Amino acid sequence: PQAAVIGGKSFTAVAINCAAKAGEWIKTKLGNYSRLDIKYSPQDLVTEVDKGSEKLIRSLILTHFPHHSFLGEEGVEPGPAASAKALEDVKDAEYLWIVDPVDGTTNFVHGFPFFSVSIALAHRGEVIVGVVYDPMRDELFLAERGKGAYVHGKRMSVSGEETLASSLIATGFSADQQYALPLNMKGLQALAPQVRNIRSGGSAALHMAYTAAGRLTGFWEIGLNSWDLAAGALLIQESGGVVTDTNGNPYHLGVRNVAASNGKIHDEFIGALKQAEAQA
Ligand code: 2AM
Ligand code: CA
Ligand code: CA
Ligand code: CA
Repeated sequence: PQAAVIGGKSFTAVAINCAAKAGEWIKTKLGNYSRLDIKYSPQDLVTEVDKGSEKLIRSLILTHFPHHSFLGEEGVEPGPAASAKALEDVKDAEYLWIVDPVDGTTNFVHGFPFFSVSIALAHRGEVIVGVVYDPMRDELFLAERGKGAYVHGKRMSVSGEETLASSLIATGFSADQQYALPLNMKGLQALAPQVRNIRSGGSAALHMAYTAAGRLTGFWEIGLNSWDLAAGALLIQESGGVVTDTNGNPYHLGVRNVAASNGKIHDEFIGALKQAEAQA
């Protein structure tokens, strides 16, 4: 998998091309799209732009690599059970593309300019290429396994903070008000007094990319899916950071509760999250 080229077509080039094309198109639709659907709950939105972006990315990828598998958010029924099943069906594929066509749909709908396109390629369950593209800032974050991570063509590395007290930490507030949101609120209550400050931008993939770039010290969120995290996880690993679940177990495609950081604060970070979860 290290040689990311088959028949002269580079996996990475296709990933970049898809993210850039989809991102440019999404940007033209900001404040200018027609259909808004509620997907699962009034907090869980989907637009024609999510669907159009996924269609564009899927057809480009399958044109180049017709034998590859594809997992995209909009091809999966809403809800955690269906997402887990969809991942289980394809996770061991030789080559699997994992795509979030718009990460930050709520922001997109409200005109809050913080959303992204996330595209990852996994080889037998291991992410080997990750691209997160922010069309509003024209920032493309790219990682290839074993080759580092880049933004604007410059090598990224995670931040240097050594303690929670000096950390800028992001989180996200799930649409799942039964399980994920209450658990997240416990984490927030525990962490907020211990860190320099908390941010919540509304795109998990961009929070991961920002952690890779050293703009955030770390990020945690409860109840995410493979397409929110796959590309960002490789960005962070290739930038010298650490990605685990909120119990500290190593990242894999099935992780839903994520904790990612510069590595230096990771033990302290996980400790605080575990303590929060234990306190009923
Ligand atoms: P989305 O915009 O692609 O749906 C914000 O907290 C993060 O949670 C975003 O990355 C968002 O991705 C994701 N998200 C939104 N609704 C969700 C849901 N119902 N279940 C799981 N993740 C969700
Ligand atoms: Ca969504
Ligand atoms: Ca998402
Ligand atoms: Ca999405």
